[in-house]
Amino acid sequence: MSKETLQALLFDVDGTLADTEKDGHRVAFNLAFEQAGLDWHWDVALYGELLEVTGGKERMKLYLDKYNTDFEKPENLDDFIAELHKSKTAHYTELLSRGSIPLRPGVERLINEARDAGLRLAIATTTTPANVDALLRHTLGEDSLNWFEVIAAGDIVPAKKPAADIYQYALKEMQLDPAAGLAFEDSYNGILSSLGADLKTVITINDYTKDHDFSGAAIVLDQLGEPDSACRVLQGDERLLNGQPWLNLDNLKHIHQA
Ligand code: XBP
Ligand code: MG
Repeated sequence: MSKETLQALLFDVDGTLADTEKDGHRVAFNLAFEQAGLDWHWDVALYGELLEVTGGKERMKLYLDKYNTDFEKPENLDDFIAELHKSKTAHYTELLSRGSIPLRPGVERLINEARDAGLRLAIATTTTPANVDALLRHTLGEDSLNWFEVIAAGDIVPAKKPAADIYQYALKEMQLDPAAGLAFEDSYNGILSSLGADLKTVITINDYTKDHDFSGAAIVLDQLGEPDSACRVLQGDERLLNGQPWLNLDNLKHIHQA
């Protein structure tokens, strides 16, 4: 039994709160490329490969180093990439403002349960802060930005996931013992980061991450689930869900203590 009671939930954003990669970030990258007059195009499969690295700017560099080596890089590559990324962020937040990407099943319910129970909430993500703002605002409402004690995002730490820095930053800001927290992730790079910060981690997979290695996860689910949309346990002890086909706060406390 853990000595600490569960005090806080720390959420990843992309792939965890919402399925943002395929129909959000990928589309926004392509719009930015087109607007810049580049013939780059990231299809669904290529984008899956590029998710090997976190961070949009880092992803564009990986693309040039590994998949588009014929492209003649400008001398000021960092500035060039930063400009493209600024445009990509504008396209992405515009997509979100149209309500095109909903939260994943169970996310809003669980956040509400946690708030009602007085749990502390935080975000630890690699994406740009403006993207988190836009997603929260257009799904949970304007007020929701204040529900999270810390929104740790993007370049706030020098090393992105899989480094543990972003979770460690959030824990430090909250003055929270990792033993009193639980992280929610969807990817291999994500779980390396959360486990690296000593946080027990619940995984919900998505199409891009379903074959990732989630060794060390407290439980792996296909989704958080809702009373009318059952979740499946893919790794871990089914009994942790207490016979309920969705993850609620009581189950989370069991998972945290297990
Ligand atoms: C998210 C990322 C981000 C997004 C794109 O990873 O890697 O780079 O894909 O956002 P995680 P930016 O879910 O592990 O935080 O373009 O703003 O980087
Ligand atoms: Mg993620």
